Amino acid sequence: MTEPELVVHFTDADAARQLRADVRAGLTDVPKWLSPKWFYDAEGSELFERITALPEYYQTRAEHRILSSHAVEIAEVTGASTLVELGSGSSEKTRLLLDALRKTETLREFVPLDVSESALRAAVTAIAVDYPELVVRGVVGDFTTELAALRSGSGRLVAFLGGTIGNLLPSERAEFLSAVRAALKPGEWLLLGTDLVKDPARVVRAYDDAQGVTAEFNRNVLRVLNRELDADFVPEDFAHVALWNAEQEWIEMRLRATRPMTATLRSLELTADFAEGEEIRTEISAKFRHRRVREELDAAGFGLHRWWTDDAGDFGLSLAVA
Ligand code: AVJ
Repeated sequence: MTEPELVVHFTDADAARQLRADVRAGLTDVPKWLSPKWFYDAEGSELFERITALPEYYQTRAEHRILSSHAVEIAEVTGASTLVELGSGSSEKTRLLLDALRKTETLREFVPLDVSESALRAAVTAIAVDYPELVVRGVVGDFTTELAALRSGSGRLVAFLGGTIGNLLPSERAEFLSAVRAALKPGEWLLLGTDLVKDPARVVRAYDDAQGVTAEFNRNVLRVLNRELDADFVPEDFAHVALWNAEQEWIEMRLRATRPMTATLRSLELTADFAEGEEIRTEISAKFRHRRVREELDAAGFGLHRWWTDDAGDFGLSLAVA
């Protein structure tokens, strides 16, 4: 086994600087917002793992089923020598791809990119043990800004799974897809997971589960602010809100102040006043239609080569060529 390498493009100091700028921008804006990126400290990542197992949260299972059915085809079509995974987190789905690519004997290198150094360290170590023939090179970075770090290559397959692209606003999505395209050579591949438009009631339930795990995940961002920015939010005084935006076809998560309050963020020397009922938007998660995915890929310079959904039509997986 080759020792896994870890390149850090995004240090704790970078993260701290970004968090400060982001939170200041979001909490002084009208209406207030926070970036979903800050959900994922150790506690938040753990809560998200629990979400993926909830009966209401269909997408992780749906995407897993699609990948199980088509990983071999993906491996055969792409014949990739490098698998790059953006926002890799836990690498369960990755293994389906790695196993398939291993069978075609084309794969040499695995490059997972994630903002969380701890999650990435655990993932690269585990993968390096189980796939000793692979060169494993982890990149600690933000998938929206660190694509240049993908170091020039060839025969690459970039996987961006889980529907995380839905967290970006349409303009950010266009910019992101263009940046991925720019990092690739013609003939290289993108594998993109997108949650699909469906009965809004089901989407709302997936983001407002009966056990309240998603509510805790949502409130966790305030705990992150309390710890990292010496703030004094009382998370229990914010209600979890999941709302379907029919016009934009996205679900929004918000935190609603249940009483008038003032939060102090000492390390930003900032106070944030809340009227009773005032909300902070904490996430959008866009739901797609086949046509929209094709058009957005097209606009970024990709051609949609294959499109799969699970049997229920809940989730879409696109294989696109640069
Ligand atoms: C990890 C971004 C795909 O948008 O569904 C889960 C995060 N938010 N429940 C999503 C999330 C609320 C999730 N992604």
